[in-house]
Amino acid sequence: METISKRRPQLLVHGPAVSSSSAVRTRDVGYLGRLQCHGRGLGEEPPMEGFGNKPTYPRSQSDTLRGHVTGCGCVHAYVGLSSDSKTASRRPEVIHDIVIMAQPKVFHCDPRNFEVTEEMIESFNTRGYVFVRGFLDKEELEQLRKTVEDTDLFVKPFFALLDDTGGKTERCIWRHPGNDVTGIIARSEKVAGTAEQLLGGEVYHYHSKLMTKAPRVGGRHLWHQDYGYWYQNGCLFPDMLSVLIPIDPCGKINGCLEVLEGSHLMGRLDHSLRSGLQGCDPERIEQVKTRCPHMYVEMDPGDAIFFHCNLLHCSGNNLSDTKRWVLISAYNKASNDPVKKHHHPNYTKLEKVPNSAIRECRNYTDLSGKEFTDPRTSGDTTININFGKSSAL
Ligand SMILES: O=C(O)CCC(=O)C(=O)O
Ligand SMILES: [Fe+2]
Repeated sequence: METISKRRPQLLVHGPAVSSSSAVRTRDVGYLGRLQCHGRGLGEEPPMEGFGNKPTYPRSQSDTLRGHVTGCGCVHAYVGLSSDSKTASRRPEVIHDIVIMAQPKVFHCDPRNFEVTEEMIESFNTRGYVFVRGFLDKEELEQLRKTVEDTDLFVKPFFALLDDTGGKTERCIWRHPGNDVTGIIARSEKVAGTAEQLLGGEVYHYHSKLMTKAPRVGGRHLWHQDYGYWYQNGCLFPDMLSVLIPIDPCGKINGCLEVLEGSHLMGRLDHSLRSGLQGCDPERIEQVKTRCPHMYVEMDPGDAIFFHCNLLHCSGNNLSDTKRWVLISAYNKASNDPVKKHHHPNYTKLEKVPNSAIRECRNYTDLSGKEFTDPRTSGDTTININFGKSSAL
């Protein structure tokens, strides 16, 4: 079966989550020669009705191909196009890849009474993530904004990293949660308690960070697994996860998180330093994409995604006129205390707090106990910083 070639133009079709139809309008691109499906959805086979593995030959320029995505998956197909309908099927002039993007599995919740369900645990185990809409309510989100946006206390410890496109991400990282709103969120039942239920045992706070991409200049993150870093820190088991909570809307245009669903089941892949950060071999990633659906996780402020440390993920440049800030907290299972000391903490008991503490917190400015880390002095060997000049320093 043919694999997707990076050189081919792609027709990106944003497909539905589960069981609804997608269409590719051939009139927009020329005569359709043949179409062959060579990917798979995560659902039943064939992933697309009428798009099966047998080539199809629609006849006219105005044909619309219709497919039916039966699973929550991403279907790849290729199509030969020609300006002459007679030769299109045999000698197409152009081959386009068609990538039907599936949407990530979404959970909705009552933010005041959040509970982890069996289905969420199943999503974490099989998909590698749990995506919860409306995880923080308006009041909780306001609390978070008040802490990170209304003072310059988080901006001061920012350091900037330049990516391979000249884009820049500015971030600050802290070791312990502390008692301000970000710390209370990280220690809350709905964040830390959920991490415990997903990992199946006591967890501790491994670190948190505020990741920012400024309008137009915000840089990208290459495909990686977080365990690609953390493995090097003496964490023997991949019993770790992150939770990402956007402060601003995150869409494709400003570099939302992208994941390869189910990729955590492959285990840890080789990583190497690529433009200063740990990244996977791009050729391997293309191969993984033929099996693990590529999802753009478009999120609203206050949504949350918990994701496994071996889930492949990346995010693009911020091409928009608005900033993209997200809060990420990472957890390690208590039983997985790293076998060596490094820049992130070893096991430190996490004092959990009830969810109501997020709303009740009045500490927006005392960041004592957090211990911000500076990669220039922290001894972090997993990155090779190509420091840009931070506007915040
Ligand atoms: O900010 C993002 O988009 C993702 C960042 C990330 O994956 C990381 O810092 O490990
Ligand atoms: Fe990451």
